[in-house]
This record gives sequence, C-alpha cells and structure tokens, in this order.
Amino acid sequence: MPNTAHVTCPLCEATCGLSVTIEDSVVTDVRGDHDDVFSRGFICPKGVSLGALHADPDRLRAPLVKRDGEFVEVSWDEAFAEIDTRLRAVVAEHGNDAVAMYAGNPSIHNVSSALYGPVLYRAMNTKNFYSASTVDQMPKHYTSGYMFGAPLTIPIPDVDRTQYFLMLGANPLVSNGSLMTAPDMRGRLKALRARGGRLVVVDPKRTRTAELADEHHAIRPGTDALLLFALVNVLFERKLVDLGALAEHTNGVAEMRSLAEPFTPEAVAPVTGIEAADIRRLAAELAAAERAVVYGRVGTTTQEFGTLTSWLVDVLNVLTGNLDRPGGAMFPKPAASAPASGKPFRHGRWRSRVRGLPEVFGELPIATLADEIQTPGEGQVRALVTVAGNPCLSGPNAGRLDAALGELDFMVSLDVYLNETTRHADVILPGPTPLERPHYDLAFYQLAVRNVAHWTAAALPSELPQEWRTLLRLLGIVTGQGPDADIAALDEFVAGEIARRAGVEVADAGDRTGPERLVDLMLRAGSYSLTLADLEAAPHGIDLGPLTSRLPDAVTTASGKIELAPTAITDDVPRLAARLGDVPNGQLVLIGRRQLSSNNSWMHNVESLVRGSNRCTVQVHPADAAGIGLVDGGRATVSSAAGTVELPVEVTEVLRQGVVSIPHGWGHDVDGVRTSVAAAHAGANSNVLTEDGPLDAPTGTAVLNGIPVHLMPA
Ligand SMILES: Nc1nc2c(c(=O)[nH]1)N[C@H]1C(S)=C(S)[C@@H](COP(=O)(O)OP(=O)(O)OC[C@H]3O[C@@H](n4cnc5c(=O)[nH]c(N)nc54)[C@H](O)[C@@H]3O)O[C@H]1N2
Ligand SMILES: Nc1nc2c(c(=O)[nH]1)N[C@H]1C(S)=C(S)[C@@H](COP(=O)(O)OP(=O)(O)OC[C@H]3O[C@@H](n4cnc5c(=O)[nH]c(N)nc54)[C@H](O)[C@@H]3O)O[C@H]1N2
Ligand code: SF4
Ligand SMILES: [Mo]
Repeated sequence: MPNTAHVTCPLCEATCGLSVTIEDSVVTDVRGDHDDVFSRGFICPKGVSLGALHADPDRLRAPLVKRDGEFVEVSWDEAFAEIDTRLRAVVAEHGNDAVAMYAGNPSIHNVSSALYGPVLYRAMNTKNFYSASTVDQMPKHYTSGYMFGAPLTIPIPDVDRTQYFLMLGANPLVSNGSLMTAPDMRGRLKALRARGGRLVVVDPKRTRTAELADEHHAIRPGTDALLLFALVNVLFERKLVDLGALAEHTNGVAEMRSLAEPFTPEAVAPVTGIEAADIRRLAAELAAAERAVVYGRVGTTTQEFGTLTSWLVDVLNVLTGNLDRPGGAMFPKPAASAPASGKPFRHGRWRSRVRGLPEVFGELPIATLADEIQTPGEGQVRALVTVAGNPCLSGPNAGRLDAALGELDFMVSLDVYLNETTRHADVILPGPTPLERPHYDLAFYQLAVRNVAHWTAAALPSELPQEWRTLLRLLGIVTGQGPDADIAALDEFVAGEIARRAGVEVADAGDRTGPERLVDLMLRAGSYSLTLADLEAAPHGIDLGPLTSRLPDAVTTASGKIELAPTAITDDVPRLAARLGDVPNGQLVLIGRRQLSSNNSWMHNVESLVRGSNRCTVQVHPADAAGIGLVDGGRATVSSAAGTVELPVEVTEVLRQGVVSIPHGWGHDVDGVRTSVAAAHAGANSNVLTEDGPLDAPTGTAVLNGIPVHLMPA
C-alpha cells in the first residue's frame, strides 16, 4: 500500500508543503500539498525532484576517509577516530583559532544543523567562524542589529496586504523569495496587481519578476544606495515624511534629512541611470500609497554598498510610516524561536588576523578565509570543518580559495556529496536526505509573510545517523571527550541550556530527544504556547494568522527606539558620496542570476534539473555583443582582476547595456569529485571572476555584483 507523507520542503525559503507518495520505501510521486495552510499546493521543479535526490546513486552513503590521496569508505567509528587524532593534534600544536569552521546555506535549512551546529561552533571557541552569510544577507543582520536592536529583527514585506511594492535586487519568481518566506510569489504578486496595487522592480535585468511588474527600472549595478538616498531626499524636500505612529518610537529623523542632502535626484540620475523625474515620481507614489513597502534582496546586499542599501530600504519604510503596519514591512511572530541574548547588538568584538576585518554576528567574512589559510604566522588557519557548504563554488575569488583549501593540514566536511569543496577534505561525514529527516523551519518562519507552523516527521527511515548525532560526536571530540562521547548526555546538556534560556522545564518534553525535544521546548516557550504534539496533529500545518504590529516590544536597542542614523552605519556614507559623479565609462560589469531549477551549487546532479533552460551561459546585451564580435551560441572568454573563464554566449536584450550575467554555482569539471551528472553539465565557476579584495565595508560581505570584466570571443 502506498502511503503519503506531508512534509515541508527544506530546499529554499518558501517552505512549501509537499505530499510525498511512498511505495515499498520508494518515492513514486511528489506534488504540492493542496491542503497546506501556507502554500496551498504550490511546488517548483526542485521540490518535485526530492525523490530523485534521495535515489541519486552518487549521493554519499558511508563516511569517507582519504588515504594516500584516495577516498575509501570506512565505518563511523573509524572516521571519528581519525578526526579525534588529527583535529586534536592541530589544536594541541596551534590552538583553537587554527581551526576554521564554515556553515553553508543548507545548514540553516536543516533542523539538526540549525540547532546543534551552533553548539559545536561555540565549543570550538575559534575566531575563525565563517558562513554563507557574508556572500548573502549579512548587511541585513547588521542594519537590523543597529536599527532595531537584534540581527534577526528583520522586517518582512507584508506582500498580501500591500498596495505598493518597490522591489530592488530580487527575483522571487525564480528564487521563490528570500527574507520573505512566501510560497507562490507569482500568485501573490498577481493578487497585488489584481487588487489595484502597484509593483515596481529595480534590477539591471528585465527578469521574470520585472516582466510581471507595472514598472521596471534597469539600474546600473551597485548604485541602489544612491537611488534610495535620492528618494529620502525627495521625501524631505517635498515634506512627504510622515512617520505616523512610528514618530514616538524613532530617533534620528533630523540626521537623515541632512545626510540625504547631497543625494538629489539630479545628482544620482547620471550615476544610477534612472531619470531624476522618475525618482521624484517614485518618491511621491511611495509616500502617497495607502500601504507601501520597500524591499531589497541579494542583488542589493552582495554589492559594494550592501549595508547602506539595506539600511536605506528600512529608512524609507520608517519615513513613510510603513514599518510595522499592515501592508508595510512587518516583524513576524514565529511559534518557536531561539531566545534572544537581550544585549544590544554590536560588531567588531574581534578582528581577522591578516586584514583586521571586524567580526559581525559572530563571524568573519568568507572573503578573507584564504588570507587566513595562506598567510603564515601565529594563529594561521590549518584545519577546516565545513557543514553543508561549497565555498569553492560559492565564495569570491574561488580559484584562490580552492588552492587554499588544498594547503590545509586537515579538513572535515559534513556533506551529502563528494564535490568541488569536499574533495579537499580528509574525512567526509554524510547526512540523511530531506525525506529521511524530521524538519521544522526555525529560521524561515521567523521571516515569513504569515505566522505559520508545520512539523515534518521523517518520511523515510534513514540509513545514516541524523546530523545532530554527528554534530554531537564532533562536539565530544572538540571538548576532549574523545570520539565516543555519550551522545545522550551531551543532548541532555543542550536541551537543558535551551530550556533554561527559554524559561521552561526539560521534563515538559517527556521522553523526546534531539531536535524533537528542542523544538517542543521552543514551541512551549513561544508566543502561542503550542507543543510539538499540537503540530503532529496538524499534518498540513497550523495557520497563526497575518502579521501583526509588534512595536515597541520588537525593538530592543539601548534607547528602546528605532535608530534611523546609527554611526556604525552612517560612517560609511562618505564612501558612497564619493561615487557621485562616477558615471559609466563603457566598462562591462558582471552580475549574477538565479535559475529556477538550480539551488546554488548543489542540485546539479539530478538529471531532471539540468535539462532545458538551466544552462550556465554568459548573457550579453546585443549592442555589447556586436561591439565585441560575440554571437549567440558562440563562446566567450570572460576575465576579471581575479581570473578567467570560458563559456557559451547568450545574446539577450533583457539586460541593461554594459551589464553581463553569469549564474553562480557551476564549474563542476574538476578532478576528484563524485557527481557524474553535474560533471556532464559542468558550466563555469562565476566566482573565479569575483574578487576577495573589495568588500561592503561595514560587514565584509563580498561584492558579487558589479564586477569589472572583459569579454572576448573564445
Ligand atoms: N557569484 C555569486 N556567488 C554567490 C551567490 C551569488 O548570487 N552570486 N549567492 C550566494 C548565496 S546567497 C549563498 S546562500 C551561497 C551558498 O553557498 P554555500 O552554502 O557555500 O553553497 P551551496 O551551494 O548552498 O552548497 C551546499 C553544500 O551543502 C551540501 N548539502 C546539501 N544538503 C545538505 C544536508 O542536508 N546536509 C549536509 N551536511 N550537506 C548538505 C551540498 O552537497 C553542498 O556541498 O552562495 C553565494 N555565492
Ligand atoms: N531557483 C533558485 N532559488 C533560490 C536559489 C537558487 O540558487 N535557485 N538560491 C536561494 C538563495 S541562497 C537565496 S539568498 C535567494 C536569493 O533570492 P533573490 O535575491 O530573489 O535572488 P536572485 O534571483 O539572485 O535576484 C537577485 C537580483 O538582483 C539583480 N541584481 C544584481 N545586481 C544588482 C544591483 O546592483 N542592483 C539591483 N537593484 N539588482 C541587482 C539580479 O539581476 C537579480 O535579478 O534565492 C534562493 N532561492
Ligand atoms: S519553491 Fe522552494 S520550498 Fe517550494 S518546492 Fe520549490 S524548492 Fe521547495
Ligand atoms: Mo543565499
């Protein structure tokens, strides 16, 4: 008899509910769950392929240890014994900072690593903690920390009730939304327009989202902060600033007025490529809309002025009175959340050894990991632990990082594949696939456009240990208890800590263990006093209603008020002001793009996902192509200050002239990997072209968009 499991898809931020049909332990069908309270049947090609991912013969099913340069399958005990000996040797000789850790994107989409990873990272007590955040959303954590008091106090567009949506550097029709958990963004944006609302997209490319919009502005890459500052300037100039109920909760309005003064529409127009008249009109429309929201995503955070852009997005939401009100930018109230520290946010508690870059939110920029590995001296990084990350494809100046990983004394990877990064490891510890593990989307319900909760039990039994067990075994090694520490005792300790901070009793969770117990405790401590049993009784999820106003409680700054102009942010304004007058000079610049059937670097080994449009090409505007002698379907050599790649050309007028686009996450044609499908659809690694020198100054986030490049026919 087939049975149907109702699961939350953990692959991207949309958290779709899926119905998975299983016959004799084989997945025979995956479709959108029409009864899911949030996604109502929506699904994308990646969700459909969860069964194929599970069945992938290349996926790792036993630990691997490298012996004489070749990986061999070993028992779990042997793998941990190897780690115990070699990792402890590095620490004994060189200290804790000699061990770096890198947490990749899927580690936050996985309830095991989301809850138990941080316990390991803290116990390692190294300055060298890195993650995908500094090639992604770190500017948003930083600005949220300084404006609202905590790095996870991130305002989310209330897309279902807004009447005016100004969206920059995001393509949710392809990405399915980010820092805005909302399944079926096409449906939601169409509904916005159907109720008479307006969607304005700012993107150097006419994306699928831009196609759907009322208005699209093809901005010059990297100049969003100038555009947003000009909108602020017009709001003050035309006396359109109206904080409404926010006024009594906000500091810094006068500072904003003077900071915005130099950034007139006329001053920024030639730099951004957006007409002054359009900027004035956009500001007036934004102010006039009954309910409006400004939102920026990865195109605005992974660029030279990521922090200033993230900041100005929320400054505009406050100055127009749209923060914390329905239809504006609101703070979700998740059912389960990690108890906050209570201390006001600050950064720079330590600095990187080589470049002196400040710590932000507990980590250092991934752009400087190669420096730390390759620069000799006290504190040099000699060992690395990666958890669900592929920085050799996802990090800036990837050619250099790849070489640096080859120079380590010891490396351990928790990963499901032997790929471009994990090939450098000495030990690879595999984990279960999404269908073999329980799931609760701790991170993304905190960023969702509705308050919802859905618990997923493992749909299939796992042949591999759950990753929380693997992480606790590593914790045992790191804390000197050896490779066979008492996992149950360590888990008891972790649960005790969570319960203490949340103000509940461990015993309340009964005889549950692992993530089940932690989620149960966090639900009990949460705003709705739910239990895991409540969620287990609701296979299609529980809808906790639309977002609600949360001021003043949500704001935890030292003043208790929203800080519009904290110096930790405004100190970077002179760097931006220096760009006024910086008009295009004919230099081509590179931006990235996401593809519907892709998931950063790692789902290219599923045959159904690498067919058709999912191709790694360099897109070039027809006028630029003609000037260089490139033809559609031909090949181009693309070079930057960091490196050179060669790939097929796609000539398309959807790009702004002067801008070329290459998707990231490709370049699977390296030696020693075990991903046969991906290798046959290798593509080129766009991060060979991105640099690790220039950064978003406040946060050290890599500049992945707006890279100067040269193209030539290959
Ligand atoms: N040029 C450019 N570069 C970019 C971006 C861009 O837009 N342009 N985007 C950036 C962004 S936003 C991000 S988030 C990063 C992502 O950067 P990373 O997180 O470094 O890379 P991913 O491609 O997500 O790699 C995920 C790894 O986790 C493994 N994995 C998948 N599922 C699991 C699991 O359940 N358990 C374990 N242990 N391993 C698992 C995969 O095999 C893969 O090795 O890339 C960034 N890089
Ligand atoms: N199908 C699919 N979905 C994904 C992923 C995936 O790889 N594939 N990755 C997931 C991850 S990790 C993340 S972080 C999210 C990201 O989610 P989104 O931010 O929605 O992702 P992108 O599609 O990269 O959209 C970024 C847009 O920024 C534009 N852009 C580039 N430079 C600039 C600039 O300087 N200014 C402006 N205004 N725009 C610019 C690009 O043209 C692009 O359209 O997607 C997630 N969802
Ligand atoms: S949109 Fe995201 S969550 Fe939904 S099915 Fe696709 S990958 Fe899964
Ligand atoms: Mo990301």
